[in-house]
Amino acid sequence: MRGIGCLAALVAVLVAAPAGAASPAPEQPAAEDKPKESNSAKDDKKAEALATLANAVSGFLNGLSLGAYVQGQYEHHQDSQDEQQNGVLLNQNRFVLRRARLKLDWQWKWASLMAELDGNSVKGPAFGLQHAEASVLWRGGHPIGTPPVLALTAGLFDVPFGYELTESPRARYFVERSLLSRSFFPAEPDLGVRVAAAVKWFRLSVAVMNGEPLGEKSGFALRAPVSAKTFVARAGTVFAAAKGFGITAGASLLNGKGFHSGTDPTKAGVVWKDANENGQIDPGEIVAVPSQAGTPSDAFHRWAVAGDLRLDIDSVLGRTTLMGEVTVGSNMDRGLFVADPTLTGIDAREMGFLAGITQEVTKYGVVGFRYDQYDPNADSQDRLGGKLLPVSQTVRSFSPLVGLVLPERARLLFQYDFIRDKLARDERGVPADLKNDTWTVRLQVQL
Ligand SMILES: [Ca+2]
Ligand SMILES: [Ca+2]
Repeated sequence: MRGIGCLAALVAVLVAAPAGAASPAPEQPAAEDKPKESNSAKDDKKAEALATLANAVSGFLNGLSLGAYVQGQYEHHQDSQDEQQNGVLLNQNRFVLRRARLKLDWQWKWASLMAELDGNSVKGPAFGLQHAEASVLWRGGHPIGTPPVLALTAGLFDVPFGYELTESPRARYFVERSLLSRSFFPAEPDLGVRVAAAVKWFRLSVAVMNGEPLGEKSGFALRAPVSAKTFVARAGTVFAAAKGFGITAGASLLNGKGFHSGTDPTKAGVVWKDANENGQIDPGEIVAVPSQAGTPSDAFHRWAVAGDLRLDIDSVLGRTTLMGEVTVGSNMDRGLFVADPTLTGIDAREMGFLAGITQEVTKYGVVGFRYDQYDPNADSQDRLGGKLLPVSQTVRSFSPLVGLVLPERARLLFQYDFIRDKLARDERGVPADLKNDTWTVRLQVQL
């Protein structure tokens, strides 16, 4: 939302301009000419009316800001194939409209309204609400445009967990969040109610949410399969230690319930198995399939804790940003290695962290590097040589980044992701690295 001029000021200027132009014009011939004087009085009234209108319009539009950005990109994936499986295209070497967003933010003294629309082509053409926040506020002397002392928000908002999740994709240089974050939260927003406090350097967000964020693979995104709600909180600091040196740190907690879908009962039937492959029904090829009772749905416990730290240092070269985040969770994966303890019988223990740096090189360039690792199941085992052995499923990503920047307006970014994992098998059957590196070229232009 940065860099968006106040619409109100613009409208005020536009509406006031003819009023200003109208008033001096009749003053020239004025003098003692009576009818002309009444004309000028009329013009004055007109000017006054226009000024009142301008004030009313600018008052009405005051606090409104509009934001928009578009991210168009080309992606290359080493594991791409010109195939389709169950209707899913496996080719990932393509041009993608990653995000086209339009945001409206209206701030008043006691309330605010924010709505953001998103269009993208990630899984085919899609258009929908990304954020919709209705807030009542107590500003406590904080000016409009800064975080209020206390805010109560209802609607669709980013889950307040960690730093990465709530960071705007418009401001972030790295093209996507780290793998752990994307696995825990396939998309950022969920439905709920939130209380946020900002007192000096202290920040607190406490939310109660449905617990099924947008982009969920379970098919229940933005719905609520269980009545129990998910509790999320982040307590943190935003601290300017010295001029040009800022610290942001926080600790987060999530506690909630996940949902395991039951199955419907099935009727008894028969199945023909053409055992001798002659295309005809022969004795013994028709098998009875007994009816099956339905299985009940089940809710399971999930939790996560995270710590995040971020340092911003301004120098003659530009801003240096150092970031780190550590997350530990249980049954949290909803995107990649989807956790379902009802199915597996044990709770999945997940952990990971990221460490990154971005360095702005003058106003017109940026370089960066991020390392992140994610272990989706600390208890995973594999059968090797007839023995069940513990194996690591950890995925490590090394992501260098370079970019050109047109200040406040545009960015051209190139990011390569070296992904080291154990998702393939070598000729001996031992887990080996899958060739699945990716690179992305993105152009972002913003209002
Ligand atoms: Ca047959
Ligand atoms: Ca790999």
